[in-house]
Amino acid sequence: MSTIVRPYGDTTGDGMVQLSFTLPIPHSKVAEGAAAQLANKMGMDPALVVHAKPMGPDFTFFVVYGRVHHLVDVSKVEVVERDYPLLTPKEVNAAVKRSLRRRLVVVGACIGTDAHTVGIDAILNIKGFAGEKGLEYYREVKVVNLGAQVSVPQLVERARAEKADAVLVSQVVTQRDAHLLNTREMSAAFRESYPSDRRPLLIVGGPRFDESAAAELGVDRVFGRGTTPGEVASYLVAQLAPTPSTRKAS
Ligand code: B12
Repeated sequence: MSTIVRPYGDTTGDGMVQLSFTLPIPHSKVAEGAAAQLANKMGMDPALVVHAKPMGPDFTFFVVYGRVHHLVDVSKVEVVERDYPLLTPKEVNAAVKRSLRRRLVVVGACIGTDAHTVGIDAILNIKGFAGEKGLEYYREVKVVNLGAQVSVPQLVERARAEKADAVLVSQVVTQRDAHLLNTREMSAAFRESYPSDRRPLLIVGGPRFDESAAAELGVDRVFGRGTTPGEVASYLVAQLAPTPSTRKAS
């Protein structure tokens, strides 16, 4: 099977894609022409403006449908694959008990001004996400969920007080790269206040992170859209409580 693919709209391989964006101009024929010009410059030809909606008096939202001529080579795509086994809650509990002989402590928060707690709650709260229970359900995991708008100093202080094995931070708002700046500030603060061999595992998650950016952000792992609690619990075990059967694949 070929590893070269093109997008598909009406017939296989026709290259049709849909793009949406907002321009800072009032809605008019000229605004629609400007949207088509932008799409042309991005390589869409033909580019059809299929939707234009005024967003207040000064902005217009567009959807443009058109053909691109680019090819994608699937064999050259690089992604972060899960490199540890996926465990059941029972297996996680058994591994923690056997390896640590105490509960694994997790401190979680949304840092900065971010008040989007649904994501971190999906991972931590007992009710969980996508049919999986959150980490609070795991008997051998102690969860301290600090909620929203936690400052970095508060997070470090609580992590120390709880003797956290792992710190889980959520960042949903990406305006002005807040998620990247806050994450770098957080990882730098942990590095500063812990000796390198004592620092808790640092995990950041949110829908708009690049999962391959962990090193650049100074964290151990980045989790993106659609992460489930079981994936996080399994990662924690692979890193912090490995047993022969749960060790991270090399
Ligand atoms: C609900 C919501 C709110 C609620 C939040 C309530 C709450 N308690 O969380 C309220 C109404 C408060 C809100 C406010 C705002 N919001 Co809002 N909000 C949303 C909305 C609709 C859904 C977010 C959500 O709950 N997703 C569901 C969860 C389950 O998904 P998730 O967060 O991606 O989490 C998953 C993964 O990412 C991952 N994950 C996330 N965190 C972590 C952490 C770890 C450690 C791990 C392992 C995994 C992980 O696991 C989760 C499960 O898979 C989104 C739009 C959208 N459809 O996404 C906008 C959105 C996020 N909001 C947005 C904005 C702009 C705002 C406001 C600034 C609006 C305003 N002008 O006031 C304010 C900001 C408030 C603040 N100080 O943060 C923008 C952000 C744009 C940007 N570029 O950053 C969005 C994208 C809407 C939009 N298209 O404009 N919002």
